[in-house]
Amino acid sequence: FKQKTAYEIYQCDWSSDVCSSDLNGQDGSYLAEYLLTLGYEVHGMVRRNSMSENQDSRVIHIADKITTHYGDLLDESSIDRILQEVMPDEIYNIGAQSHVRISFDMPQFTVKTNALGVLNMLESYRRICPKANFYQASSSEMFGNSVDEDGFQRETTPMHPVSPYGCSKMFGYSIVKNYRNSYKLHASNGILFNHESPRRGSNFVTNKVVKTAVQIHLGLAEKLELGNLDTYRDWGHSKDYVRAMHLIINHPEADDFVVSTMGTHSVREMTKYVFKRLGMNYEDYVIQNKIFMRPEELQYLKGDSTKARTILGWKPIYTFEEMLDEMIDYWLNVFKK
Ligand code: G4F
Repeated sequence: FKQKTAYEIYQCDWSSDVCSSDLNGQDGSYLAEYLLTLGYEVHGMVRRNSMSENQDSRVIHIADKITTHYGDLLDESSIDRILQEVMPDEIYNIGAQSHVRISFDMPQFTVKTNALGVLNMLESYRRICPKANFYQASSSEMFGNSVDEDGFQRETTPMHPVSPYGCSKMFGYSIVKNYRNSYKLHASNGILFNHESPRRGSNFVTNKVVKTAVQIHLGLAEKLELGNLDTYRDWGHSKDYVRAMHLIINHPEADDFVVSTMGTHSVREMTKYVFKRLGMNYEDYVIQNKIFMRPEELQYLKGDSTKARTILGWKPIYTFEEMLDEMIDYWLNVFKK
């Protein structure tokens, strides 16, 4: 019996309050937990950070059950070394500079990490352990403002990204397909729509709204500054989406799958719900600040995940409201302590 070995890439996701703190992202931590429950031996790559506490803050509770390795998507020698040492059965590349607005401030870093980083991974994988299965975290941001006539985005919807982040992810997505076809690798893309949880960095809009609304409710803050309130997102729960990653990588045929709830809500609706749950009217507290606007904005996302539901048997468990309620309860607990 050979225990399956999964190798995850945790790249600094630049998504926490302090840039470059959490090397182990929201999805990485939930995926590691999930794979452990399935009996996997889990290895993860972490980037060196001047604050060692922040390198494994989201996986600290399972630190004794996983193995972390220092490395970087832009340092091919580190990827080679780790793959040679681990010889994994499954490789999940979920490392990225994942913040869309920040990708306008750091376009070159974003493209190097999210595009060249994928190529570096694929090259090491192809040379060292081509029998492994590979998962690439692709994104609904690749669609840009392209929507099918029925109001959904799906695997066949044309992609017209509107941010350096979206452009970089489109390269990653394309090069995975190219390597799959050229070298007969089992390399798949999950095209994941927005997914959130209490572990989401609090400079993404859901956790920013929930955290600040709870602070206002407890008298710890007065106002919430937001950018565009009238964009729409298809928001699911990260825990549901890491299950999809595992199903995608284990499907007999390497392929590409949209992962989404098939519903959509505006930032305004989400904000209204959170404030109402806390007994407040959002209009009394929310102000717009243009520093949170993007030079070009993706207006509307609603994913059609019929393919993943039919072929993989995947479906989300959390509703939009249950996900937000869990986040509200989390921050109430944090601030009431
Ligand atoms: O929460 P967001 O920053 O997520 P965004 O840009 O949709 O990207 C997320 O989802 C992608 C999948 O489609 C991932 F690939 C990506 O890595 C990331 O996880 O912003 C959501 C919406 C945007 O329209 C934004 O303009 O909220 C709007 N918004 C309004 N005020 C704000 C704010 N976003 C942020 N981050 N902060 C605000 O103050």
